[in-house]
Amino acid sequence: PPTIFREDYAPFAWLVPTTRLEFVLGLENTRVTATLDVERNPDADPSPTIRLNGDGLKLISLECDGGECEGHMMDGDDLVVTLPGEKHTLTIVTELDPGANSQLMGLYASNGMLCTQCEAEGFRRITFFPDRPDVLSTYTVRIDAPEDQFPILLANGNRTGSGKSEDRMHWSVWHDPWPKPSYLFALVAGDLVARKDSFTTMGGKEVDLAIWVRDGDLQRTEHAMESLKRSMEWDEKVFGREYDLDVFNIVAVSDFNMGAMENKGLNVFNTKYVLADADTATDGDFDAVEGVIAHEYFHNWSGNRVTCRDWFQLSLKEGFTVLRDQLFSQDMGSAPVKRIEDVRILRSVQFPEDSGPLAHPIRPDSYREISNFYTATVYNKGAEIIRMMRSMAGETRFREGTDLYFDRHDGEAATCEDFVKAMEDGAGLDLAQFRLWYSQAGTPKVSVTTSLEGSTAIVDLSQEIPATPGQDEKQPMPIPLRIALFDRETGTHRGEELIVLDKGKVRFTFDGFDTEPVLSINRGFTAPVGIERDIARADLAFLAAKDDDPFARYEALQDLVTGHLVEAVGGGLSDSTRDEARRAIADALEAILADEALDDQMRGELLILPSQTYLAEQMLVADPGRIFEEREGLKAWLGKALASNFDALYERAAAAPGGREAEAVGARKVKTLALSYIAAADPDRAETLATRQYDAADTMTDRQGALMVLSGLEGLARTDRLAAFYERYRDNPLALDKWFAIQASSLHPNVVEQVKALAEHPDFTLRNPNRVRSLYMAFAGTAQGFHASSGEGYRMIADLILALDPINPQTAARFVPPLGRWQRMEPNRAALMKEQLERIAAAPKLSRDTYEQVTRSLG
Ligand code: B3K
Ligand code: ZN
Repeated sequence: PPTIFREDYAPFAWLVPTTRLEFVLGLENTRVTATLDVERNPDADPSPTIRLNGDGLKLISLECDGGECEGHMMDGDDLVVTLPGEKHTLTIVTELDPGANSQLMGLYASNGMLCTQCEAEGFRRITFFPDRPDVLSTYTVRIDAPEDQFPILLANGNRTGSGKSEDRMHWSVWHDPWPKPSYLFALVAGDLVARKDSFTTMGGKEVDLAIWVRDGDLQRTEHAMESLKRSMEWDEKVFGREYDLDVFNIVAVSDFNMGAMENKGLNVFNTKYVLADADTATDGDFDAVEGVIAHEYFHNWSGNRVTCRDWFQLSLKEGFTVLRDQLFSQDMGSAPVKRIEDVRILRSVQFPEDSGPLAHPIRPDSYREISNFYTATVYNKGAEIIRMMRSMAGETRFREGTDLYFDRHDGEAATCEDFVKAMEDGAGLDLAQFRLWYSQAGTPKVSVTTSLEGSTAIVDLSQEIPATPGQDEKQPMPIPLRIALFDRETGTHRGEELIVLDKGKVRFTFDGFDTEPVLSINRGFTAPVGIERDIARADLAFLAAKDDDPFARYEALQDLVTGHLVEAVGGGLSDSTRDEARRAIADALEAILADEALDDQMRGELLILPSQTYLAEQMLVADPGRIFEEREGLKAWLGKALASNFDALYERAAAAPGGREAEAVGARKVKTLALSYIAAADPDRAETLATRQYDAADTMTDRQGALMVLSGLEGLARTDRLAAFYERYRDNPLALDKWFAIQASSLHPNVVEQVKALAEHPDFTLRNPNRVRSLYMAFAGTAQGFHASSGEGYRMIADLILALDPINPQTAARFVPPLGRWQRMEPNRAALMKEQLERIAAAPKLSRDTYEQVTRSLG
């Protein structure tokens, strides 16, 4: 498959001002008639032909201006039509079999309904069209369908007509007044019911809101609707963005490759991010629903009103929209806890990506399959980069920058450069050097040392950006770091400052210190970098106890634990040194358990040990088995050393009142965390507590927490409660996904065998991405399963990729990155992982998706 380069961008030779689509729907046979008004693009090089992209399409007929075309030919899957004049009308008829569409791109069937997914290049699976984001068109869509099978018919925009026709058919027509690229097209037909509500915008416009689900799920949509209304209000208040259609529809679909899709006026969602009630969704699920509803809604401006010129600009809409949803969630709940969660995701998913064979800048330079670039780098690092601009400009000027951006580019297909320019002009920043963040991959490493000369505190900073594929040499980037200098005696500082490290090495000096202060750096995680600080354990403990920036406090504790675990995994620690380090960690945790100024949600964050992947990331070559041993060993040791503290915490939390209030959520969080420490130290006691918790649970959070602990233990309670969970939820797919995931990610020593057995379970299927991910993504995160030293775990993931690739290449390719980490593993595992990648690469007919990921991973 060819490689596409960013540099090769050229505007399309034709404009398509209007598009009319007529669908006659059937599960096995759908007929699409597309009528395109096309005219020459005065801003592009002229062309005698128009290229209409297709992907596996069956062409039934083609007309130009109501008659035969002057000429046309197929070029691969594309249709190339000769057009002699300035303006033409093309009429194209295609026929589809949505029931056979297992890729879930284009028009497909899910649970008896029909729906579409077009981003990035799915529209070309529906009809021949210039399927690129810089071709904006005004769409009118007519849908005809059997009424009993598809009573509800939806498309983008406003409904302008509907009626009944012969043979129990009915129809409706939808018109979207906002010109859009084809990737934002959507259609849904099915037997659906809606939760309806309305929202009055700041301009006084009344918008009808509806969330469409299958009968029986309606009572689980309240949280999604409340989240939507809060999102609409927040975007008006914080970004000045008002909604622009009379209706906003959301549809929940159970077979979906991603989280959700921001189609104009008709968002299509994975059920996982719509449906939530206490019995089936955890507190984390509730937050995820709120965040994804907001994210897709915010795309209405950052993505739809201003879209992307080409797919290399993906971070323009995704990075910015992730930042917007993060800020929203920060405002809806605890800001510091949300910040910590976001950094945790960045570090455990994006940092490994940035240091591996798949590393790419947030604005990539080339791709073979764009679906492979919907990554944590484009999304989460992209958000961090815009967040840095916000930190440097301050909130008010940042808003002036975004206002200018929306104003300048409304109705356009823009570039990342356009965004940066608007920030420079609107927010008054000089971003000349900052643009490097868009073009250079790799996580910068910042080294810091501090000293005192006379009464001057000195902070020496240097940066290094590791080489990444295709980028050996890097230039220093501006790295904004919020810092504070603490007085050891008083435990206070004299104010924060934002310093910018913009060269390889910079020295910062601060006058007026009698004693050397303790440096708190990258407070709030202002920059997405790794910090290597030369700091005494006692100073980390000091910051863990005293820092008034919650993130920095968390960070100090993480550093304390990470420092010890990295050292311990390296080997050669004497028992006494190990004990000393563990003691220091236990003291810090004890203080956190006792600190009454902390709320439980924050306390919970502070109790979570750095993840296996984050720890592996700190080592040049990792031995997952050793990391697992040391990490679990520490957990068990802490569980013993602080047994009475964890008991007390557990009891207090278990007695807390229920509900969805922050306090209740916090109590549930620390309860399960306490239980996991108890389980590491005293499995029998944990079994008793977890069994009791499971039996008394009145929320999914408690039930899942208990079952997670039980599933890692041996014994009857485990088998019984797993069976009980299955019986309770056998008809609820999302809850059943949890049943698979809990077992696949368990600490049980036989997880490999268990996952093999679960793959044979009658409820397992490769056709549903949620189910596949619940079993195998969970498994791919386990040290004792995926990284089993036998190589069995690697083989299982490779088998999965090979089996799934012909069915759903997009989802199959997502399982390659875990294997792609081979170069950073100890030699035995590295060889086993590479062997599996080579086995996949040798398969005769790989999709473009999997082929690209595997070849890049082999390097
Ligand atoms: N824009 C969609 C992503 C669709 C990706 C399809 N391969 C969801 C989102 O980021 O909001
Ligand atoms: Zn998005």
